[in-house]
Amino acid sequence: MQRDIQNIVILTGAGVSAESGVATFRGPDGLWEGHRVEDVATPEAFARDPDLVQKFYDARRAKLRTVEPNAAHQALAKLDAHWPGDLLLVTQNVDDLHDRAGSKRLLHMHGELNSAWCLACDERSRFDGVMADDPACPHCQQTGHLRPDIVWFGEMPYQMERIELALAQCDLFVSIGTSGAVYPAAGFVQSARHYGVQTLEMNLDPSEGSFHFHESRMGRAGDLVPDWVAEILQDI
Ligand code: BV8
Repeated sequence: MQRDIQNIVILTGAGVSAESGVATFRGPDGLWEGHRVEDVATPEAFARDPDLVQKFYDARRAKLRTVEPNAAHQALAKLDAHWPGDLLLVTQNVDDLHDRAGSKRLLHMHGELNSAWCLACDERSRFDGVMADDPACPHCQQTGHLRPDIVWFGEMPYQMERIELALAQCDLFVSIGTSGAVYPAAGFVQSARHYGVQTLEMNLDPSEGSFHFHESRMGRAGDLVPDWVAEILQDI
């Protein structure tokens, strides 16, 4: 099988960052860091209570300084560096752990904690501070118009055309550490199957889309992903 794999699309979710100490989404109480998703990750929530939403993202942004990429992030960065064919790593995660591990062919489809979006000048800028303090936009210097550069529920994810094109042109689709609960990401495996693509899942537990995959490997990303990367690189 490996010999005819040229182009790969990889989708990651919160599970790939779990071993780094970044909380996944649906805690045992169904809450997200103590909040209902609809109270902190929707445009309506931001309009209703911008301070709550800013503080929620400021806390997650500050947390990034206390965590490090794990073996799964590092293995995917190694694959990115050595894979001769096309490779696109699409992450649903807004943390910067894939970036810090060295992945380059990387796309944050749901945005990034370390990016600010100014609603006055529509510019985006790297940001690692406290947005609840109403800082000025680095581009237009206006205050009071920055929002987290995050795709909230009801908003269109980033670069969907590029993702769909990569799915249509790849030979292998790999899903790592995601529950398959949120669309359109949860629908990528069905698109891949539609294009006749080989599909592989690596996850701690069965996901809502497991039955769509040709192969599912259950376990921790920190164990499964380095083994899979070694396996696929040995054949090039
Ligand atoms: C849109 C940024 C429309 C925020 C996020 C079709 C059907 C039903 C509903 C919909 C549909 N289409 C659209 C919807 C609505 C909605 C949706 O899907 N709702 C769900 C809840 C039903 N989708 C949207 O609103 C999307 N936008 O549709 O726009 C549109 C169309 C045209 C024009 C304009 C608009 C936008 C969705 C994006 C929202 N933003 N994130 C932030 O981060 O603050 S989503 C967020 O939740 C994450 O990014 C991720 O996508 C999702 C969480 O899922 P996971 O990452 O998978 O995490 P989870 O905790 O659930 O699971 C972790 C998994 O890891 C588990 O399976 C576990 O077993 C595993 N695991 C744990 N530890 C490990 C591990 N695996 C391996 N190793 C380990 N150590």
